[in-house]
Amino acid sequence: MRKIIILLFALTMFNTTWSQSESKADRDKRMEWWRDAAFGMFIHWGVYSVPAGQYKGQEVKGLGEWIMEDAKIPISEYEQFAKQFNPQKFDAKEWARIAKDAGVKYIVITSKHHDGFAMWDSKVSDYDIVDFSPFKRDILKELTTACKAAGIKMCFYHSIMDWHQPDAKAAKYPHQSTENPDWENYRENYLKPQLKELITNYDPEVLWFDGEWIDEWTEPQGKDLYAYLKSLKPSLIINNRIGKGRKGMNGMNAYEDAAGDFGTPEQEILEGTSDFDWESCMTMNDTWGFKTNDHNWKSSEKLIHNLIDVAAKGGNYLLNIGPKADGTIPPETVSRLADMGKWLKVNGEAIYGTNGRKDYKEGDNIRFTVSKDGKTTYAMITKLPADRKVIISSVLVSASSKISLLGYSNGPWKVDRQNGKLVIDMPEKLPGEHAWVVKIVN
Ligand code: H79
Repeated sequence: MRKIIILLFALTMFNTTWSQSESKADRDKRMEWWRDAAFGMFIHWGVYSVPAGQYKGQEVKGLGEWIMEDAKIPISEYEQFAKQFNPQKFDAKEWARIAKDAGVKYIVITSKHHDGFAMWDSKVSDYDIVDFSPFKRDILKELTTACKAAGIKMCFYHSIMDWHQPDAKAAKYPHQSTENPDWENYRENYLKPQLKELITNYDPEVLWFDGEWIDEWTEPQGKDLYAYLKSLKPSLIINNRIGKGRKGMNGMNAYEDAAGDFGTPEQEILEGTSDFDWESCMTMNDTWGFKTNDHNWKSSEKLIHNLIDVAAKGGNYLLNIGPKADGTIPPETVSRLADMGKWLKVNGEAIYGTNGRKDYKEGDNIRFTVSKDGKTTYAMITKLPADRKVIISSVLVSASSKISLLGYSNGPWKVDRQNGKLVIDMPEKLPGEHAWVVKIVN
């Protein structure tokens, strides 16, 4: 009885301290670089890039990184793909250069996806890139070093669900049969120690959890893990999939006081702004992990417009790439990233370090962001009307407002201020493609 009372007391303490453990000012400070970053690169890379969507000569429907489950591949057979994972052309510096040129400020790479294979030299398990594959190089270490040198923040995706570790077997995915799974043992003696290795040896800035929806994982376990990780590195930022709070693919929290620092819409963008931090993760084609036959690429224009839409609504855009098993990044991916970087070079000041705006749009083709001091509004125009006349009526302008077009310094450039409304004749020769930014300084 006494034990139960003490336990109840401890739980109450924990619940009340959860949301109060950090002041708003401290939280704002911790989240600042991430909010300012606005644009990140997701990387799904692992053993699944070897089969690349095909098993026994058949195309497997669904996401590339889900092939082990979708094709019901036995563990011993999947391990043979791990034995073939030998990305001889992997060049961490080249990847960092591609990321830098794309204008991303952080990278989130799969340290371990649902298949359980660790992309670093883990001492907790031999099922990793150094001990199990012929490659024998620590991918996370090389990429961390290269990204640090390029000024890009390094972050890790990590799957709670694990289809390989025998104790982690989940009731929902029964085809990988193990005799006596012991979730508690997996959690305490595998999951936590591996995460500790990641923090101690690679010092990531964000931990991005996933695979939390299985019934074995609970909200108290999520809060316990959150507290544990923050005790190892107080400045860590952790997504809401560490607990059970996320609302399906919409990704925002379904209840108050859910564990985690930001919401995670997947393959979608919120309808408007949110008081809770969020990041929209999205693929460039229809898969996260590389699939040979997925050629359904979004256009550069679409990707840029998505970035603009997300920024106007105050979120971050985490755009995925799925490198190939040989260590190269598909050319279709590289060219799209280069286009985004080219656009950001001219227009980045409207994206980085800005806030979204409650009235995030005017019509279908104008989106707004606002500088932190509130004095500058950026009107991002994603499509010009046929007469090239852009009208902006939802931004306060006066005779002294300074109005410019980013990347454009020579005339003719005609701006009328009519009753606080801006009427802009956009120039014939525009600075760049896909979207143009009118900067309004008050
Ligand atoms: O890593 C990529 C995918 O492999 C992974 N998340 C991205 C970032 C992913 N796993 N599953 N899915 C995507 C789709 C699965 C959705 C479901 Fe559910 C899981 C449907 C039911 C359980 C998520 C949680 C949606 C509802 C509850």
